[in-house]
Amino acid sequence: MSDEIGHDDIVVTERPHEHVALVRLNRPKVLNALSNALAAKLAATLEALDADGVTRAVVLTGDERAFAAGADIAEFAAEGPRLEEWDRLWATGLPTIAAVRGLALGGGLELAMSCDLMIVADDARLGQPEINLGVIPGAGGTQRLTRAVGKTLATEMILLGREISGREAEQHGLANRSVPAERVLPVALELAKRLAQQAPNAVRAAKRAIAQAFEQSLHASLLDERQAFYSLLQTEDAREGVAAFLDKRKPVWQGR
Ligand code: DAK
Repeated sequence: MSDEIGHDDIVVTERPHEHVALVRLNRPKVLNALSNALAAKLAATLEALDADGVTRAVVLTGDERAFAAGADIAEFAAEGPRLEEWDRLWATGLPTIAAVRGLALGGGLELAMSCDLMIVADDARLGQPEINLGVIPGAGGTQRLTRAVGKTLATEMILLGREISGREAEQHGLANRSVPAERVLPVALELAKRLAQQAPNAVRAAKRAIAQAFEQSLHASLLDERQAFYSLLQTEDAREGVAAFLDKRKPVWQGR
């Protein structure tokens, strides 16, 4: 279907469309458990795509059985999830879409929730089962899940380990769309293509601004939004966007 642009045992990167990268977690035997090596490789992959000047949107996925069943529990006794790798995962400036089939548990769900959009299979299984290990979510689950689905359901999922289906995830606002499993990748790639057609700097600025709604006060975020707006207005792409509107034609973005 597409050119493979990087193949490492545990992370496979393909380019299904000019400006879109498809990144696949690839530890199928352990349901894509996120070992520190996998987190590091994924972080490095996202950083490289972020800097390559070509990629404008990323689809992150696993396989039919699992997006990811969480951090690798086999590593917990020795050292546990390494903060420096996991922190790098949240830092990409590119818009990301999680394409979730099968299991998204613990750190797997946290990774999916850190993406900008989430497409899930109707029968996907999403949960934060850390309580069964005697711990709590440690990579954003208590915060991102609660903000997405509200306190009532989040409490049930985090304190009781209740799983929800993809369909429920859509109903509760956790996923953008729930579709039959075989449609997950096509739908995610189509959305990525549409993201890649927007003005790249505006998409990056919009992603940052939305994230700030959860990170700082409304007042500070409104000031940042205004500043981002005025600085985008100075870009070549904004001039092109305005000119194209007035000329009644489609804009051609340069990413400048
Ligand atoms: N880690 C390691 N191996 C795993 C795994 C995991 N999370 N999940 C599954 N596996 C392995 C199984 O051990 C099994 O290996 P073998 O026995 O074949 O060698 C293989 O994958 C297939 O799994 P099962 O045989 O168990 O398959 P089933 O279909 O019967 O069951 C299951 C699927 C998902 C219900 C079950 O495997 C399961 O309960 N897995 C554990 C799920 C879980 O508890 N996930 C949460 C982990 S805690 C942080 C960053 C991240 C985190 C925290 C902090 N910081 C940066 C601070 C994240 C924490 C977590 O995610």
